[in-house]
Amino acid sequence: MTTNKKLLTFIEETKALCNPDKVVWIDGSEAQLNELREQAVKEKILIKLNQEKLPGCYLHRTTVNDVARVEDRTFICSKVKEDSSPVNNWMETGEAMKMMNDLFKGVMKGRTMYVIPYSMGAVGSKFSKIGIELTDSIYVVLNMAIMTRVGNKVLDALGDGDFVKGLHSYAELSEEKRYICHFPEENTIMSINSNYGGNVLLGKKCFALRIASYLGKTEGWMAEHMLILGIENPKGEIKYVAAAFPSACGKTNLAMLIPPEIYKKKGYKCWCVGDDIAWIRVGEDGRLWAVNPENGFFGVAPGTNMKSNPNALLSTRKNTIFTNVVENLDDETVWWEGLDKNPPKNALDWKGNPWNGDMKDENGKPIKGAHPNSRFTAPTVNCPCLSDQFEAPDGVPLSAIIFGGRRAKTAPLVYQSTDWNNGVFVGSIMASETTAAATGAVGVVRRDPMAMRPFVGYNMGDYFAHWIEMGKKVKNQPKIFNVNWFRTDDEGNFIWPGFGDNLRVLDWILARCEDKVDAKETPIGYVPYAKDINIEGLEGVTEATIEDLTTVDKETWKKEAEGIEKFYKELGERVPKELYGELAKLNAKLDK
Ligand code: TSX
Ligand code: MN
Repeated sequence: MTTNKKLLTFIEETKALCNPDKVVWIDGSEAQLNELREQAVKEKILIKLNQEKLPGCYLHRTTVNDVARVEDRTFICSKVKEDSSPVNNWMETGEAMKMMNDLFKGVMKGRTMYVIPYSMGAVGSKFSKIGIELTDSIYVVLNMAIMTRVGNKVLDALGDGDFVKGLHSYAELSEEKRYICHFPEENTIMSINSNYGGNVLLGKKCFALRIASYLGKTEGWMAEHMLILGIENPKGEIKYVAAAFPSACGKTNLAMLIPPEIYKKKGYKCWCVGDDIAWIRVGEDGRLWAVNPENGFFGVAPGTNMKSNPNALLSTRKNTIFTNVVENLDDETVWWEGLDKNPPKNALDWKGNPWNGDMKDENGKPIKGAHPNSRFTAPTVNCPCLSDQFEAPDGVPLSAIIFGGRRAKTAPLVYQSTDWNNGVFVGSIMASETTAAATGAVGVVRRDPMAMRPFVGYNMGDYFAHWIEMGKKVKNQPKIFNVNWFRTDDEGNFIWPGFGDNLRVLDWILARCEDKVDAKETPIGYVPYAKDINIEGLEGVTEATIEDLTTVDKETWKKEAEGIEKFYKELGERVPKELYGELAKLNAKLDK
């Protein structure tokens, strides 16, 4: 199989620690994966769905206490506390190792330990990185086989090289003993007592963001929480943008955007390279080049429909694993809130209880059938708008980097930073206001720099400094923008139509990148002249609407600047002086 000494030692040590009954190597063959699917169905881990309507599709229900990432039980471990971030949990490396080793003792007795060799990025590309996940969960194996490239081809590419060690056991699924520990300095991840995606598919958030961000800092590249989108103009030229948004801003929707009719008619097309993670490097041409290291979409199901995101929905019609959605017992298909207006009459909810669309709780509120964080795990190859550059070993060149958030009043529809460092500042002050669905507290601002708050593998101030350093290495810098699709009027209605019409904003962004359009200076950066946003074919949107959407209110921003300073202080000593400089410049412009 392999002669890689580090790998063989890792497996021997883990066998001795976890005491599995047997060890199975995942070779990546369809035959082996099929056997595992059959076994999972027999063991009631998976439910086989209607193979005519949804070929290769399965449903999984997690235990009810294990439905989301657990940020309060997720740790960045390092020798020195300051090398982690004040906004994340820290444990000392030795102490955490000891705790985890105690928890893993004998935990796989009576179970099989699967060895998953996986590649983040196309196998063999020099930008790709390899991980080995050892797990006792078939669900993890089958999800990893969608989300990453797995099997013997990865072992071949690994040779005697280095890899990220990952150890996972669902153990007893105990909430009290649930820990997701990262050891960036040891290239290691340990996860126990969960079987939910973000906690256990170690290639994704754990490796491709937390460990990789640390590797990027050390090796001079960047691991970012960004979608990558290609925009093709009528001449057939394709420009690429990468965009970071906090959760609940529709990142997957933007990644699979469908142009509005008038753009389609002119010949515009959009291509999805990635919906969640971008690994970004400086190319020989001095531009930034980005790859999506994943091989699948782990998307939120509720709200996904033929209007909001047809490409995502179509991606889930074959070879997909659904988690915690509604099971329609009449035809063995799946359903979730916001799929369509016809909930099944004879169904099981995400907990496996009898359910139909008409059920109400004691307060008269409809009882949800799917969990709000229910998911689909779908192969990228299923996506109708997947970019032909998806597997390109060098990635795609970035024209623009876009940050964004959900702000009712503060941020305009779009603005451009004045230069790279100002752009880093714009990313560092990213924030979203909570919606009613999330916590009950509406309109509370949560700072989420570069959408990386839960995902930086080291000190946030050092992470900002790394962004500034990268700027110096990039001769042909992408321009940096901020967007906000969520401004509301005085009645609380969204002003901007959003969704496909966001292409009208991306169009302006690309025009700015090519120096084809002027812009208006404001204290926070450049905003469009209203006439320069194409509103052709939009009902109810006029130049005055764009004018309104692009106003920058000084008083609102003065308060914002106070919040930013407070947040920087919270992040501690290592926030770079360049960013305090940008804050000072902003304050000066606001006072003028
Ligand atoms: O994903 C969204 N995007 C990006 C799309 C490419 N959503 C959904 C957010 C939750 C995941 C949006 N919601 C967007 C958006 O641009 N904008 C809005 C707000 C909005 C909601 C509904 C309407 C308009 C704006 N209009 C009607 O429902 C008719
Ligand atoms: Mn994400």
